[in-house]
Amino acid sequence: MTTETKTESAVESVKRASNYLRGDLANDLTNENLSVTNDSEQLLKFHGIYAQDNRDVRRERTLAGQAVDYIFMIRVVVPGGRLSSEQWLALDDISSSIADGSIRLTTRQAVQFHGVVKGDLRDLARSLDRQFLSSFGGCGDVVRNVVTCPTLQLENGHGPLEGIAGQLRETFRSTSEAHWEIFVNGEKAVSREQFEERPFYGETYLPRKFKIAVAHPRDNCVDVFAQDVGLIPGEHRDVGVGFTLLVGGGLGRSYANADTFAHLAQPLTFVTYDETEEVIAAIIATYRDLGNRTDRKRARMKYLIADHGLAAFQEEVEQRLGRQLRAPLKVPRDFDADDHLGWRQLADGTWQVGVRVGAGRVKDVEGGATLRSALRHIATNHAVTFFITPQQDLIVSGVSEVDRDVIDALFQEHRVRLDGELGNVERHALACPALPTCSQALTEAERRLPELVAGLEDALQRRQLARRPLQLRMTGCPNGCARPAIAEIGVVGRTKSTYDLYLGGRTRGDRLASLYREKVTLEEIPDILGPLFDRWSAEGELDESFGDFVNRVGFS
Ligand code: SRM
Ligand code: SF4
Repeated sequence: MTTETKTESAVESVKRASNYLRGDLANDLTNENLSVTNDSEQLLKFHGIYAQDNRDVRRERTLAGQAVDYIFMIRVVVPGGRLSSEQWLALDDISSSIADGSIRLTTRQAVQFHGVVKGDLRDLARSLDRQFLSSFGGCGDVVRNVVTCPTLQLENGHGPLEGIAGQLRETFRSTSEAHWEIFVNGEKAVSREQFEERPFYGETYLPRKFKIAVAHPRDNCVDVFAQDVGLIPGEHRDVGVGFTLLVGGGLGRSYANADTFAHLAQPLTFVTYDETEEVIAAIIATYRDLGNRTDRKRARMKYLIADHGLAAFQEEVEQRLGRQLRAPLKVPRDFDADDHLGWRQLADGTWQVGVRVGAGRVKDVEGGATLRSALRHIATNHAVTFFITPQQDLIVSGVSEVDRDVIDALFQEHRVRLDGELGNVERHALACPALPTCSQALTEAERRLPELVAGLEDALQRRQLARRPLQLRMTGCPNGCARPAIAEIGVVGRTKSTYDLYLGGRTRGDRLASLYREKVTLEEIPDILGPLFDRWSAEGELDESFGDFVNRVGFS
């Protein structure tokens, strides 16, 4: 496999010159400016921080000759989405004292804070550090938050898989003293280990972000086919338990570059538990060495594999590994996605309850549900563990039998609706943050999700289809942060007020949706889908999902 030599992208030069992610950050964070330089913006991403501005007031401020309203987003790494009560309380404190009053759960089981001002970034980092948490590596060209099905961690009998997200995070964490020097004041931080710069990443790190997820053997809630590396637990006749390892998934596209596309990960090999890290290391090294460092729009590993073929990629991995890879197993048949909502009893007799959060935004709504307060109360008074799900929801686990009623009553008091009270579109709907914080957003997503959900639920109700689950995912641009490219209905921002409509994915997550209509308004969508809902009702097979139905009959 050869790569063309072209001029490296500007971000590569910034990384190389940064002395392992230091650059001029120390000065830039303490000067009087409300913003940071362009180079610092790039480096901050590796520290889990995005420079943003409040786009709701951008225009009026610009017209008034004022600077934009600079704010920062901080993404906290939470391997497998697991948090203790103490950690939850610390995040809750940060949300009210430093951020915009909300805790945003992400589609990769992490936590984001929005609306933070520059002068508070260090306080925030120190507060996280006191709880053994960090934003370091939340963004940037490194291995991102490792996603794991909560059930692997909650259900007894998964042995080493219960802690696999944390273990992979440790192994593939980029280790730079810079984060602690700059953000935690160089003091010996409680969560800090003794480490040196990890030669593995080198001074230019990876060409782009790198995503890993571990599915449950029967539950693909993590969307394992959307990952750079996906792991599906299984048992091999000859070598015993391990994973079918998939490579080359990724869902982002760009309207400006027709040569970008969403792609599903493909099976590469089967690895035993013991082999997993060294094989992933060889895959990452292949990507590090051969990935595109000239054009960031085509720098994800999926393009390396698509351009050169899986066989050539495999050869490169084998060369770095020093041995051949064994063939993968087939993807399991009884593989679907659980939303983890509602009450369930665990093997130790305690209970878990999965709560729908709504686009991941944990907050108190004036005159409405006060979810943040309810969760704060639970974290203060009950010894529970929290799990963020890859569907932006939250599981409270370890609830004793006697506390079940107490927690049910608490949710009722705070107007938090549990699974039985949710509509069937609402229950499965995801949306990215989009406006007003995301710099890439072309349209609204999270803020207008409730309106679209209501429109679709109404359309289903009118056809006596309200009991049928329907998976909706909405994003403000084709980067695809809520994974619309594999949804039954994907609504993707196209222009300021229009969306492209994709149909035909499924909850199993192993099929790309196809473009159905371009440039439609949100208001039009329920009516556009009406005739397809009619056909689904009349011609759909028993329990055939909408995604499977439209995929079978086509879009006529
Ligand atoms: Fe994402 C960029 C939010 C999951 C593909 N994503 C962004 C940024 C940072 C915008 C930016 O670059 O300035 C968004 C921050 C908005 C804000 O105001 O908070 C953002 N992405 C999110 C989150 C918060 C969406 C959510 O609703 O939860 C998710 C955070 C995940 C995490 O905890 O690490 C999030 N992003 C995803 C996913 C889904 C996944 O990983 O399972 C994808 C599609 C899968 C993939 O990577 O292919 C995704 N985000 C992107 C891309 C397109 C990358 C590409 O290959 O082209 C971008 C743009 C970029 O990287 O330049 C992006
Ligand atoms: Fe922003 Fe686009 Fe991701 Fe939505 S999909 S958060 S608009 S980058």
